[in-house]
Amino acid sequence: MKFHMVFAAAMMASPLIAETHEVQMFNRNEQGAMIYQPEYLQIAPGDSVRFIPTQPSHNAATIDGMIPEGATPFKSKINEDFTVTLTESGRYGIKCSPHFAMGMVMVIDVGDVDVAQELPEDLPKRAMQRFRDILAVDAQ
Ligand SMILES: [Cu+2]
Repeated sequence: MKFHMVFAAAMMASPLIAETHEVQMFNRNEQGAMIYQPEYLQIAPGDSVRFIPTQPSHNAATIDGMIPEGATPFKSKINEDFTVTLTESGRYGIKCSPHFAMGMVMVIDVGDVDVAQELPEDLPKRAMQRFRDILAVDAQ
């Protein structure tokens, strides 16, 4: 028992052990329609995110203007079980390409993030609303 507790503490304290965080993609679940679960992740630089097509016809792609400087944009194929490693700190806005206008988006914060940064003004209306709900930002 004691060993396990010490080991767990060492894992959390170590920046060298990268984690893989899982995100499921749904047409509908108890949270709503066209939705990532979870819709928000806070991860460490070097961690990976695995997008799982739990229900069909979704993907995961970075949104132009919503990735950190120096980060590489990515776009998975529809229905692809896709894992990406994020090394650049900052806020990533993720969209499902076919359902962006329906508000299928999520946020991944990597490392230290400027939480005051503004959302791009040209987002589809429902994507903007979903981001505001996820980030608990008041409508302007
Ligand atoms: Cu979708």
